[in-house]
Amino acid sequence: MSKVKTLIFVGALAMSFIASAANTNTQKPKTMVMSFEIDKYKRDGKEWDNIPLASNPPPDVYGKVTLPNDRTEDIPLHEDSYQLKIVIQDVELKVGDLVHVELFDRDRGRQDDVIATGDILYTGERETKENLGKATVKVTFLE
Ligand SMILES: [Ca+2]
Ligand SMILES: [Ca+2]
Repeated sequence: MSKVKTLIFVGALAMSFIASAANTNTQKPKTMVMSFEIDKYKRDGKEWDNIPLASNPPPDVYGKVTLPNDRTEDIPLHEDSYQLKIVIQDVELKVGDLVHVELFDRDRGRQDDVIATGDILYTGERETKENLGKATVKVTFLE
């Protein structure tokens, strides 16, 4: 190899190294599985639906997940359930991003109770578990 060719070769190698190093920060889209486990009792120590004979105690859960770039995904209503799981496809997150969660218990004849609202920090880990309000949220990322 001539001197010029060698220089170009080394230069190209350095460039590709820099490009791959920069790439570790931007990750491939993932599938995000969110499992919610809701506490049996709400803040006041009562069951979510506590009208004797007229209601089923477990909450009637619905809500919303907000991802970066204002992407929102609805959590459809799950009646009378302490547990639910949703799957969100093609999620692009970088370390430090926040996933905002809002969960409510639908009620008839009165204002819906807030079960949990808050943020989950994306740390790059495959799995995170967080207590948010009156729920435990487990997030798993699949390639
Ligand atoms: Ca209920
Ligand atoms: Ca309810």
